[in-house]
Amino acid sequence: MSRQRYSEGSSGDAAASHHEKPNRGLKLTSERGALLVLCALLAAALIVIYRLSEFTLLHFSFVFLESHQTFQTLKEENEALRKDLSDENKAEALWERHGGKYYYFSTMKSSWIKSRDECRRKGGDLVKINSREEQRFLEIRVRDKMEEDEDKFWIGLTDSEEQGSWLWADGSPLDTRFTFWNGHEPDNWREGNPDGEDCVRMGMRGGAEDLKCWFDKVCAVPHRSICEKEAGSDYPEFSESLGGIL
Ligand SMILES: [Ca+2]
Ligand SMILES: [Ca+2]
Repeated sequence: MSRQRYSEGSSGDAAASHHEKPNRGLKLTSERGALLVLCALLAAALIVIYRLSEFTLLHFSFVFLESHQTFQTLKEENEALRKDLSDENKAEALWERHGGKYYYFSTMKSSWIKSRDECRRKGGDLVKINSREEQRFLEIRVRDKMEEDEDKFWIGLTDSEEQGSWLWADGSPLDTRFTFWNGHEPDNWREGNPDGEDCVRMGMRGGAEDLKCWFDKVCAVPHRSICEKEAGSDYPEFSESLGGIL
């Protein structure tokens, strides 16, 4: 009985063993398959992560470059602005304030009309003298700056439109209460120039008696000049009445 059972048991185990072999092979194949799928998924994940990191790196590179360029642009704009302000301050520092006006005494010499153009380019015009006090201030300043007798300064007075009819650069007539002609001036001296003298220069190196230091002179002669502008007004309106005459 027991032998039979043993025999049955043995034959049963054999049968089980016989059936297990293909199952194990199948199991191994499934595991390998799963492993391959896992590896493939892992590889795909790694590729995705790599691409994402590549994209992120590229994106940040662009952002960095863009930020850097913006910073550089702002830096350059800031430097240009600082330079403009610095140049403006330097130019403003050359103007002398007196009695609510600014005055600029040029160092370069040029004709009356070119001197006027330069004054207008600076936001003013050749000086208009309309008080004794203003003449006194200018006479002293010019005297200090003169190194030679002929080292005089153009002012904004001319009779180029009509001989003997003296007008300021803004078109207003000369107020006879405030004239400071020297000696026999204006004499419209024609020697060497048949057109006479139509522009006015001022200054006497040793100082002028009773402030009288105005001289009419040929407009083309190069001289230094005095520009004037309103304090606080960089771009005053100017008269076109004398434009293109000289
Ligand atoms: Ca004249
Ligand atoms: Ca003269």
